Amino acid sequence: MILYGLPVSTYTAKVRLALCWRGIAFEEREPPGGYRSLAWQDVVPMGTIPAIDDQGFLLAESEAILEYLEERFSDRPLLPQGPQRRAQVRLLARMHDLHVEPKVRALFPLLRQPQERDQLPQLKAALLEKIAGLARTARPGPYLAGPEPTLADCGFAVTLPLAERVLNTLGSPLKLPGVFQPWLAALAADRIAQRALSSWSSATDAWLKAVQPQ
Ligand SMILES: N[C@@H](CCC(=O)N[C@@H](CS)C(=O)NCC(=O)O)C(=O)O
Repeated sequence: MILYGLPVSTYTAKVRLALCWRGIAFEEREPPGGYRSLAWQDVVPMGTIPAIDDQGFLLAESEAILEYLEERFSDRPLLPQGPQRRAQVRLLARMHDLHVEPKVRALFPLLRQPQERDQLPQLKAALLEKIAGLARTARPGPYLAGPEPTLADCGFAVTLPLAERVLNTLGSPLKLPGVFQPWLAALAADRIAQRALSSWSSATDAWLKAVQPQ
């Protein structure tokens, strides 16, 4: 199994975490030519990372990858049993991709362009609204959908710490709702998660340092 991605990429970290939680051996490579290159678009038409190569089968889009891994390695599930519990996990995973992560990404331009920082209160409020929606939907126990990690945790384990770091850098710290505290503690104590996210964590710190205007 090859994982194509970059250390600083949120969605690469999401898939890396799923691979590590499942105990799947993989090799990590940067996309040939860079992820915005024409060479990479020949491989992944949308030009995004991550993608995986499983013995010649190439697949992009993190959620499609996670669902593929679920079927391919069915002995190590990250979806619970029962249609309703599985649907709840998928709902949370889509809340990550469609609602919460885009509001974190919307903060990125403010890092580089101080003149845009008057938009911070509005952008932060929009993010907080989505996080409040997540808090009302998730049932941390301590993972977002119960006692074990699921597909729902893979994106949020990257994006919520990223939101905290970005807002810290912007001088407006994020206070996550209390319902997430047991989840954050479980992740901090989860050695697989910590190992899986360590390259993302240091690349993100370096990126946040580098994008600060001089
Ligand atoms: N929906 C995609 C999103 C992936 C994504 O946005 N990846 C970023 C890096 S974290 C990227 O490739 N951005 C470049 C672009 O969109 O052109 C997925 O889940 O894989």
